[in-house]
Amino acid sequence: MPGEDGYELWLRYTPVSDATLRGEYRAMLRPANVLGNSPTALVTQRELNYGLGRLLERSTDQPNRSTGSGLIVLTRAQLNSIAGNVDAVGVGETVLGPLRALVERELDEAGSEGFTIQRWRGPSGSGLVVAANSDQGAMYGAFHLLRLVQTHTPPQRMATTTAPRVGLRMLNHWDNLDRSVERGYAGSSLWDWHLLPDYVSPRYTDYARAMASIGLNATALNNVNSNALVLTEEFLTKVAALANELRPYHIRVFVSARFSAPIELGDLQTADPLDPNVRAWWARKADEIYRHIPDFGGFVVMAKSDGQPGPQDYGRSHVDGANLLAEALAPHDGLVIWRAFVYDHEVPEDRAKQAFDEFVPHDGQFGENVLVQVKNGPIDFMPREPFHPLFGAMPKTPLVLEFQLTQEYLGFATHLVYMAPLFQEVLSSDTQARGSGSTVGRIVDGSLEGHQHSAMTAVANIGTDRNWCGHPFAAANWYAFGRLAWDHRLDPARIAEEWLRMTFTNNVKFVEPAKRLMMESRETCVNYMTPLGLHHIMAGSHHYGPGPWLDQGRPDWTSVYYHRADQEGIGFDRTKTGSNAVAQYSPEVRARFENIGTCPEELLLWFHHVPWDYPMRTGRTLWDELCHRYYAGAEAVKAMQAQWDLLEPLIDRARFEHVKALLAIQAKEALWWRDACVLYFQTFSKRRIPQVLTPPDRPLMYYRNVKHHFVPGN
Ligand code: BDP
Repeated sequence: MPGEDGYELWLRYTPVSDATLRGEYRAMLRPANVLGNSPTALVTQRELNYGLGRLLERSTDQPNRSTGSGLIVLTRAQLNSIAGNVDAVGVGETVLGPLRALVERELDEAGSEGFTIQRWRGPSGSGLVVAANSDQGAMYGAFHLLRLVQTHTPPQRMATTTAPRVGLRMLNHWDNLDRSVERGYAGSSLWDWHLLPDYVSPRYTDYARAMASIGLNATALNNVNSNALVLTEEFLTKVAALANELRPYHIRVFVSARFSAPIELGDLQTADPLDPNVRAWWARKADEIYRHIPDFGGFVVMAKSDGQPGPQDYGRSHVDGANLLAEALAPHDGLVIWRAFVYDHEVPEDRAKQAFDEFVPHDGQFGENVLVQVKNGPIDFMPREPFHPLFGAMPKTPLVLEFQLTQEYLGFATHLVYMAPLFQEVLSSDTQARGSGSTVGRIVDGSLEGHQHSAMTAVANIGTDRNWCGHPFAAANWYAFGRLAWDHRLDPARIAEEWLRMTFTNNVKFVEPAKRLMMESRETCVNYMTPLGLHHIMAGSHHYGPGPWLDQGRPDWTSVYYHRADQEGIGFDRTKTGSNAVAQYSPEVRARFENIGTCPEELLLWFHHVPWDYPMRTGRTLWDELCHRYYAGAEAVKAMQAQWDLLEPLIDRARFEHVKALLAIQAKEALWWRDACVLYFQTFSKRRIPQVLTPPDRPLMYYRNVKHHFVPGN
């Protein structure tokens, strides 16, 4: 098989080889007729021509002669206005009447961005209709139809009606204006600021296609550790050029704004949010931005964290800061997305508590166009964390759920870790905020509290690498995030299957084992990095590889602050005998976590300092269990390698070899993690590694001396 470079992502549109199925699809879908000539209708028509052409046309196929059949893509308004204009869609009123009734009913469920796909039959032909309440919804429907064909869905199972549960489905690029990417492991930034606006790379269109195909509708272009320059006239023309490319695909552009911009751009002496000149400055800036980008989404702001300036510099609060910007954007319908990822230079007794303590008192005080963006867990994108206690604790404020696709703490773009099980674990966590069923998903989608705005976002893992995300499997995380932002109840295994079928092959001999491999990969990563609720024990600064011994520098950036291993045991006591962070959860959740007997073992060392001989559910002591988990993680990567090797004949050589090589690195590094951690924690436990496990062959000193130079993303 020829090599593939991964550029096409899940939009490869490989020909449907089964002639019968291809024939059925052709009869239903050719020709494809998208009504209207809005920019969105035009890109939809283009995608269908391209996609269906590649999927369904063989040089030996007969052209579809039956007139009055095929695919019709339209909006509700178009459906209603074509009465009497049979030529527009090639079907007569006998078809249109019943179709209209059916579609109307379905579209009541579809909202402004959803769609329905239905079968129609008439005297002279039959086909499918994709209908929506907007051209945006129709575009999503067309992409979904292409997904159904790409995954060889039987024609009788194609009818569906769906609407996104979350309003703003977004990526956050941590891209700097010099094209470096903070925590980026897939090359440089996609945005070629130097050549923009004069050169607009075709890659931006392919980015937009990929985004739209999974329903993503917003992007924040630059790093949250932001540079005020992005707000200058010079850069706004560049941002506008990108926005123009993304607009037909209904992707709204946001930028990360630096709170001190009024000073840094040389206009004022202060950025105090209550200063009238500062307010006037932001209002003028907003007007200027909207002159360039009329549908500009708004600002993402990280204030008072990682050394970023914020309202606290002037003795003001998060509310003062967020509302200042909200007031400037409100006349233009812009949004402020204020991040709750905060920590002070005053090191708190437990960093996990800080966001909650700072934000909960402000619930109900933020402007109507402010959303507060909260990471999935209270520390920082670890392989596993409990859900963030802010979910459920700020009922009057729309909360944005933030994930991180780049795998900063999950082996970068080097390790194969399918993150949808992590996303789903968070989304389905029950906060009990309003009794059982108050899941994070229902808080984020706004349905629990009836919020007008809702949003989900993820730190992008995209760069200039030819295959976009570095690891050939890393694009699955981008894909899965989009699908779950559309509907957080979707099953991660099904999403993996869709992605595999589109990205590699429909051959079940490949799809089934590859899907299992993906589904187990996250738990495997947890086991060889941070089992049983351990967290934040990676190397300092670049965060690659193990560093449980890290004890120098700011305490809450060290590892010993988090694992607290000593002669007695290991783990962070977050119950009332410790930091009492557990009290930030609702009473039911709190009760479960704070009782060592009911706390899930996956989170045991997150909430408890546990004696080395504590009896675990397996019957082993904690120490033995910890060793077993580390060893199981490393073994599981070897099993992934063996499994992958069996798949060699089923896919193209280039991607097979690429994954094989990366899995070999992952296997080596899983051993590195295992041995470094087991040996280090053994210096406290003073217990033997269980006899059934082969002890590490190198001493702890070796691991402590491992140095990595020029680690990307740092
Ligand atoms: C941490 C990253 C840091 C980011 C921070 C954030 O290490 O580079 O600035 O998250 O979310 O995980 O802003």
